[in-house]
Amino acid sequence: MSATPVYITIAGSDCSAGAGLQADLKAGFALGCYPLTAVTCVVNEIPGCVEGIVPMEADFVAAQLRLCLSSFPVQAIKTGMLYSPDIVRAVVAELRGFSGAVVVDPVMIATAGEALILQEAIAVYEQELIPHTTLLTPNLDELARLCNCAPIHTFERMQQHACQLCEKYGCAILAKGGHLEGNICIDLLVQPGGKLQSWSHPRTEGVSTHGTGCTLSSAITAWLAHGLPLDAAVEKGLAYVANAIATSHRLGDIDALNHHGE
Ligand code: PXL
Repeated sequence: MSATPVYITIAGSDCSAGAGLQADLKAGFALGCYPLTAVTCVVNEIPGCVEGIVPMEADFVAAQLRLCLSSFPVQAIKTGMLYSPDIVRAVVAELRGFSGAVVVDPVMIATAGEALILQEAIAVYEQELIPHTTLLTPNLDELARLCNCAPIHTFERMQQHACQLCEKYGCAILAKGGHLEGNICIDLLVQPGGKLQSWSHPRTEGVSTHGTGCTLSSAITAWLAHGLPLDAAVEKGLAYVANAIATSHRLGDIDALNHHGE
């Protein structure tokens, strides 16, 4: 029997377990990998309501990463919520010398609009982390922020800006068009050299999709850890998330939970 692929997720903890490292663990185990974790912060939240964020010391994030990298045969690494400039820098320092795939989900804003990153960390992503990245997975807000442009609502502008980022950083971009105009969601993969591929599906209404970004980047990382080429890993990652949404279950009335205490 071949060995179980190992990857590391560098991410925050979501106590409601829909996003963050809890989502990463679920996707990683479901797809036959062993996901290790380097915890960056603990987020006290439920879908739609972030009550508090406690970051780890950057040196301790680096220490977790160093110990995992020196103790296990790590095939791939995924980053999620990194939060502060110091944590981004500490991660970059530990990534030097790692030769596997690095998937960066540039987590910036929670679904309800709360910041999951300190603004000063964005420049460190741009200058230090993205140049080490194999695949960057921005949603439309993150793509607009990284391109310093107006909000993006159309497929044409999403493609234009994804191509621009791919050229600027020399890494593949998976632009997630879950919130484009109309009822169709289109995800676009742009690879260095100019190869473009897209996948589309109708928008699913009425489902709490908290954590889909984390789940997708983790599922793609899992398939890369299995040894699949990038486009196949993206395609299978998207299929995994589509199935997770189609078979999702409600745990309670989140809208009511969001108004607790009012
Ligand atoms: O979905 C983005 C995200 C990533 N990481 C953590 C989160 C969230 C969203 O709330 O809590 C830890």
